[in-house]
Amino acid sequence: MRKTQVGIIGAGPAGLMLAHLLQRRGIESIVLESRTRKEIEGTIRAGVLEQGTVDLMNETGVGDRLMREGHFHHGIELRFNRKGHRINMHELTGGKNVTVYAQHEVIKDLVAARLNQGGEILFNVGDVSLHDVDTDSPKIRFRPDKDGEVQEIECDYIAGCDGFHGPSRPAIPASVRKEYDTVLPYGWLGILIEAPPSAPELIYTNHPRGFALVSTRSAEIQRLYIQVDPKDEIANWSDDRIWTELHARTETEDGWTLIEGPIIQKGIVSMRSFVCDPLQYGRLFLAGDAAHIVPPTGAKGLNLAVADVQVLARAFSHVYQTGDDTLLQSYSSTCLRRVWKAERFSWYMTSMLHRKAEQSPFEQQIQLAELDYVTSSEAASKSLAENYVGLPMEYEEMSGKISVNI
Ligand code: RFL
Ligand code: PHB
Repeated sequence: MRKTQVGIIGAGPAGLMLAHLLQRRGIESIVLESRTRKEIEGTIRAGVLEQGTVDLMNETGVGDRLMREGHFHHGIELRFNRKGHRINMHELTGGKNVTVYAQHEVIKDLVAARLNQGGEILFNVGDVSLHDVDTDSPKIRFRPDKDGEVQEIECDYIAGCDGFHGPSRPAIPASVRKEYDTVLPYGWLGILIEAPPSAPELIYTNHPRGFALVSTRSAEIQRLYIQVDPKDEIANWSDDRIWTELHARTETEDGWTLIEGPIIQKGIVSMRSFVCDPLQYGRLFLAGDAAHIVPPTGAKGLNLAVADVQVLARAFSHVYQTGDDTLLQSYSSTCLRRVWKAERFSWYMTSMLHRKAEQSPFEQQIQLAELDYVTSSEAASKSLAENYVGLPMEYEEMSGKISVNI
């Protein structure tokens, strides 16, 4: 039977960043991933990195390409009543940026770093299951290449970084975990297009026909979203229909227009807010989407995943260096404070910007008043800005102010 210190299930941002941080601290891990390298490096998801995520990538030696190819914006635009209102994040937060760099590029950088350092990622594994997580020697069973003989890895600890549908969260007995779950009545239809950017910064639009978001990936590729019914099917959306909606929702009274281009990818995602409490059970620790989900309007999911594993890596490091597991025991409570604030912010941005199918005129006026307030009051803009660029990490909450370096 193979052994490792930390068995990591899932090679998303949470699992790969955790493996990277542990490797830097001399802690051995094995990452198990059910998809192929090509699949994980090609899946289009998040686009916005918080300042803390960018800083961590730079401080730990995986930020070179990000600094060369990322886009560093100083603000975002909130658009409503056919007018744009800029929130200057840089000024309001004392110099922090909104960084646009695609999630699959982060994945490529972390996979390359891991493999260059001789670390192990087992791609394309099947039938992953967790055993004895409440004992001192938890185990992961899996089939290499989906259908090989079942193998077992004995671990000191298991990190469940396998996203919302993975097997880790259900390995915490239902009687122990409380799940907070809200399915939102909104979907996002997202497209990638070949065109130059239509604007220098991201545009979040509240429109009577529904929310729209103008984002970017590079000088040649743009990312655009429109709010749709979450049960709608992509087959109902011809390219023409998508462009008609995008133009109608983003146009301004001063004649701003969206630049069109060939649509190279399209799809619909549904939205939920979800938190599992606690994030740990015995020697199993959940991180990222395995533990919590936010609607994408606040651009928080990937960043929360990275924040979780920063806390977890410090806690593992402390226990291996000193034998003291205080930080590990407070992992869940440390992370949940930040998680709930990100849930609150993502819910707030989503409610402010989306139109409900049955929205009353009163609710519409309240939404517009909120947008007017947040774009005209410095206190309100500052609150939005500090949440959007990312709240600080709260390591000091990890009991007794024990100091552990990155
Ligand atoms: P992931 O990325 O889902 O990775 C989990 C990995 O685990 C693997 N896995 C398994 N492996 C082995 N055995 C099993 N049985 C397994 N089951 C699953 C999966 O194949 C996968 O590789 O979770 P992680 O690491 O926690 O990362 C979370 C982020 O991916 C997610 O929160 C973000 O994409 C959310 N998100 C955004 N986050 C941001 O911070 N900024 C954004 O701008 C942003 N925009 C978005 C988003 C998510 C979106 N979608 C598609 C939901 C925009 C969209 C449209
Ligand atoms: C993206 O570019 O994919 C993106 C940007 C901002 C969000 C969500 C997604 O809030």
